[in-house]
Amino acid sequence: MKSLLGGAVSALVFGLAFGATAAQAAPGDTLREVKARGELVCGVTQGLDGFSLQDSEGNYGGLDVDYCRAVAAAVFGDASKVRFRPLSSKERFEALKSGEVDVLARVTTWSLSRDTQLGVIFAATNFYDGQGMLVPTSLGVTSAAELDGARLCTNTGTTTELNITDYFRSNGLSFELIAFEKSDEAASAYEAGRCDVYTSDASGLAAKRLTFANPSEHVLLPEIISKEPLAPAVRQGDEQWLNVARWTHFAMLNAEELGIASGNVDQILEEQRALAAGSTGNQEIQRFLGLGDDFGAAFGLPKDWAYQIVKQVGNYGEIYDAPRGPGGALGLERGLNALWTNGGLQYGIPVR
Ligand SMILES: N[C@@H](CCC(=O)N[C@@H](CS)C(=O)NCC(=O)O)C(=O)O
Repeated sequence: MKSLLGGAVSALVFGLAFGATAAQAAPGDTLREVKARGELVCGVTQGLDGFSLQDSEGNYGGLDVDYCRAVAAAVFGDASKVRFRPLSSKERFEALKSGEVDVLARVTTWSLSRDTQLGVIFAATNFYDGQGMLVPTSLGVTSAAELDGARLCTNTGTTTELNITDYFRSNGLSFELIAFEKSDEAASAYEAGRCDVYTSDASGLAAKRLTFANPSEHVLLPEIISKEPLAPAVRQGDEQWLNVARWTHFAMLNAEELGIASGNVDQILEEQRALAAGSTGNQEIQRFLGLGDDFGAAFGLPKDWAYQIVKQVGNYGEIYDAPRGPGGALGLERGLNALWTNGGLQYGIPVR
């Protein structure tokens, strides 16, 4: 009895001292593996304009894609060292958990159950969204209150199906839910008239609507029924990698706040380098660009990690408004995704 207890105590002490069980990745494992492999593997959608879409030549574009490139720029100093792995909503978390992808950047909503029950953890919200409902104009409906008995097309394994169920139940409306694994199938079924409503993140509806034969024959209802903070996620148990994922987003926000963009970063760097030699100049910008203390080494990155992100990929505003970003491809206003200084929610945590 005594020795059994002793064993338990020493196991507890061992566990506390090393801070992890055998099943968890040791801090630093992911970054080491990514560096050894020579490329980042990023889980993205199977095709959603504004976020992750391949053109006819196979080149990827979109907000999530550019975020992945920014992580590669921070790690390798080379934004091209990333491979994209298309994933359905249903398979995405298992792909991250099993190590098939290093980061999941796939219009994925950050929620309590996902943060605590799946072995994954969210890094930062790269797009604040909400769930909407698209209906054919021919239905003559102007509000969700008129949707009693509606057939609803959506995707399996999403917050979308949970929210729409909540919404119809809360409002005492009956409904029939028709869920598909692929969002293309859900959108096509809706377009073919199998459903009265297509529901998803409002940004996703804007993207899908553009693929319809007659986009003007479909209208977004005024009700936004949920909060969908879309966020990149990593595996639990590797805080170093979590920081790489998190600070990549914050670096792009800080760059925009500081007026640093891909087109002017070299000029600003040279100006500040000259000023730094005389112990003057903008201290915040100098820290950000790696002209002062080294802020990269403590989480395994080169000193110029933030410079590389901005130089090779851009600041947050640039990737938002890029030709395949939510602003460029879908014409979405910044709205909640404006910087906090412009009344939005995007706020760069200080580099210091
Ligand atoms: N944000 C929601 C929904 C994400 C989602 O799966 N959206 C669909 C519909 S817009 C999508 O990604 N479509 C592209 C694809 O399936 O590849 C979630 O995390 O559950």
